[in-house]
Amino acid sequence: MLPIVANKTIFAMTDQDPPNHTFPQETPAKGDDAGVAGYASTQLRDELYAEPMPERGLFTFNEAVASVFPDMISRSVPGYPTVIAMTGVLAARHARPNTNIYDLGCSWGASLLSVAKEPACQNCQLIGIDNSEAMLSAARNHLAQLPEGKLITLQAGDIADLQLTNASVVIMNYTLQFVPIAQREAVLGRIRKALMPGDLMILSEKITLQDNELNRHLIELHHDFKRQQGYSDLEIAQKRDALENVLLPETREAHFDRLKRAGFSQCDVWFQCLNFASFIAIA
Ligand code: GEK
Repeated sequence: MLPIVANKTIFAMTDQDPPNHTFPQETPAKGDDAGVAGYASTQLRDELYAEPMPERGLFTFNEAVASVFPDMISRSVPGYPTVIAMTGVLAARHARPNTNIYDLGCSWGASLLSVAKEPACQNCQLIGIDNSEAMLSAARNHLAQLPEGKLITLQAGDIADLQLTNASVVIMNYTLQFVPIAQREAVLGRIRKALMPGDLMILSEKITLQDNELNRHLIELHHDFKRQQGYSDLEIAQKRDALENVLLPETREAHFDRLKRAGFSQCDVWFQCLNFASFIAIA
């Protein structure tokens, strides 16, 4: 017998039985009319991997991805709405007036919209940086429709060669994972140099676990999560192939060690849902 789930029609779209567990509804982000992470519920549905693909193509942040991005990330990253909503709360405790709050790999600007709602952050410059023109263009359209959008400045730039200055908070939600591993320490080192002691970095990443069996277990649970969000097995498999060697997850221990080497004095995980973790690091 099927379990009772909030939206039974979801399973009509998948090609295998639903998992025998039901993931909880994610908490909506702040704002009366906010849907998941503040995105309107009318966003385009991600069906980019729904049809069989003759050739395996590498995943890139092109126009097609940018156009469905809110739906894609909300249905792919367990805990995403909570991380986005809490990003503003965490930032507010560390924001210093007249400093910069950077969001590196800002996509549609969800993290900075969360920050912009916090009075403690409104005397700061909110700067979103991304290296995908398609993503920045989608972000500009999105932010133009929201009152907090005018508090946010968007810039084109590659995380690998950024000059950051006068920061009190740096956010990097689900983006370091796309930077080649050999470059990650230098990126974190530059972020640390832009911060003063006591300032904050929020780093969210897909992670792997040291224990192979547990790691496999969490990967399977993540796939169950995606099935429950309406992705078919074909979509899950084709997306996984496209992301291979593009999204490179590491263990939480690897992140801790690198954050320490980059000069952060303290770090820990403040949130984890399955194999997606969010770290705080104090400069
Ligand atoms: C969110 N933080 O909604 N330099 C700059 N941007 C980059 C680079 C780079 N080297 N590599 C990737 N990006 C967002 C979600 S998505 C995560 C972040 C995901 C950008 C890329 O263009 C994309 O917009 C973003 O980082 C990653 O919380 O799609 O899984």
